[in-house]
Amino acid sequence: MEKQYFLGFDSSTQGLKCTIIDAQLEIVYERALNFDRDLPQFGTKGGAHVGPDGLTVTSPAPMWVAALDMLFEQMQTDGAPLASVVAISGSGQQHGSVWLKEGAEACLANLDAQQPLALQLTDIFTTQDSPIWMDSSTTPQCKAREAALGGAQATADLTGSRAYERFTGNQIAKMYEQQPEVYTATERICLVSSFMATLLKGAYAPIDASDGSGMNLMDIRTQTWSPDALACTAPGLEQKLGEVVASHSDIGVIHPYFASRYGFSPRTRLIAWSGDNPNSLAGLRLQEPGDIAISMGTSYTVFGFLREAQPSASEGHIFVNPVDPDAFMAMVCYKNGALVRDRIRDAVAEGSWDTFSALVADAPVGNDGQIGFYLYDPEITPPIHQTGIRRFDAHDHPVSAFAPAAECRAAVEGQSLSMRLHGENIGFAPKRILATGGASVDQEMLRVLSNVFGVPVYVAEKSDSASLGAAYRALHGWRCWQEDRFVSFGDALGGEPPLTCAMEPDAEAHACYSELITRYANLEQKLIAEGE
Ligand code: XUL
Repeated sequence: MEKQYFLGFDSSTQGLKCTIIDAQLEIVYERALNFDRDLPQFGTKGGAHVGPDGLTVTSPAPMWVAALDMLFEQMQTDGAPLASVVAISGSGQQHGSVWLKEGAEACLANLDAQQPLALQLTDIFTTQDSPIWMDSSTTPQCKAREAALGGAQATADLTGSRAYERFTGNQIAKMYEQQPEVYTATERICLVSSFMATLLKGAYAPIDASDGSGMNLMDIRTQTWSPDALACTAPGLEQKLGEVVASHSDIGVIHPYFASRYGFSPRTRLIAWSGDNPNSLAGLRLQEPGDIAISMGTSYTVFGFLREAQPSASEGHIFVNPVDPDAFMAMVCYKNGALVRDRIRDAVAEGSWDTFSALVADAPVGNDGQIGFYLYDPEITPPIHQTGIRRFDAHDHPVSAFAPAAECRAAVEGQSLSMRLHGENIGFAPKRILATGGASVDQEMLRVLSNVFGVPVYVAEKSDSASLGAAYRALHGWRCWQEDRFVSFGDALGGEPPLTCAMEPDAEAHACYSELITRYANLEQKLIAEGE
């Protein structure tokens, strides 16, 4: 039988990446380009432009078109097996929007295979400056949304999250208020994900329910636009957004342009693109309720598979699940992630990870009741704007310093307790944890995590990758399309992911943390109240 390949993209803030897998899920090809380095004509820093107010952050939409040209050319030069690709999907940075003018779709339909996309699609945008997730300029629009929808909790119950500055609905409301002529001239507002799918389809591609959950516009239970959420954004919006589809949906075939120019089969199916975080969940193959991933990079992200949604006004986001339309995913982000451990390593562990780990191991489980909060940056979860280090003894009295071992353990235990506390608040009931990112190599970190949550901790063979997740979703959507029914993600991918169990919990230690967490929560409440 002829080989069948699945292609996943990741259009992230900094660059565009692709991954091709075979039907056995082996990666056969990968390639990435970086916007700043490879497309310097757009003058971006980290793929973005920051406005004079410091709050407005955009990316040039034509850069994403040029990137697709460049990556396809590279793939062709490399001899990537494009003719045998049977399905394509992708990831986009979440929340970003692309504004297309009337007539854009006709332009997309009539592409000339002799020319790159970028030359032919210069005039399809009503604004070239696409607002992206790093923008934090829409506080007034967020306040107005929450007031119109009955408060922060009501907004979260309806749309999965309270109003967040970066969420697309608030960006759209700002555009309507500040540049009404752009809004009016726009025929279609895409997410970055659905825009990239639109290029491949040569026609407007729908927004998928999972990435659509990051807009403050969609009812996460019906997976359709909420009339109330649309009404408090801008008039006539529903038409400009198009429909929402389930994430595993087949959305048509690739445009003949790509068949002629790059040798794809004209029958190559397109599966709806989604957000990068949803696709990271797919990439780690979280496929059962209770599967939780903790990504410990610069910032820490906890995300996982939930059957029931429990949106919270104070923390995290609920998205429709990208691999199961009857389930949800939740995501909690921390600003103070790896940096906390780095700083403490440098301050009390001679800059050595081995020393840091040995110090953590030296202090007892529960740290004799000592608790620390290390807020080098303003924190998102929970929202604490006041930075600084706060240490408390076993009687909740503030102290100015801990012994080195207690300092290291307090940081690791505090981060783990916070992830359990805020994860539970948004409905996580972990059965197992998959740890990824830099800090996941630290055995003591894994031990504390396992004991705090009371579940085994696994480490992923591959780190979380949105483009790999997109390739998996291409395979999943293709199987569903072929069989004309919903096939579970696990079945489509051939069962359980290969995981290595790195740490089993200790019952006594877990009981100790279950007691400590109440004090941790109370102290945290005090810090939040002080900052208000
Ligand atoms: C998620 C978010 C970021 C972007 C990054 O809510 O804003 O993680 O998706 O690409």
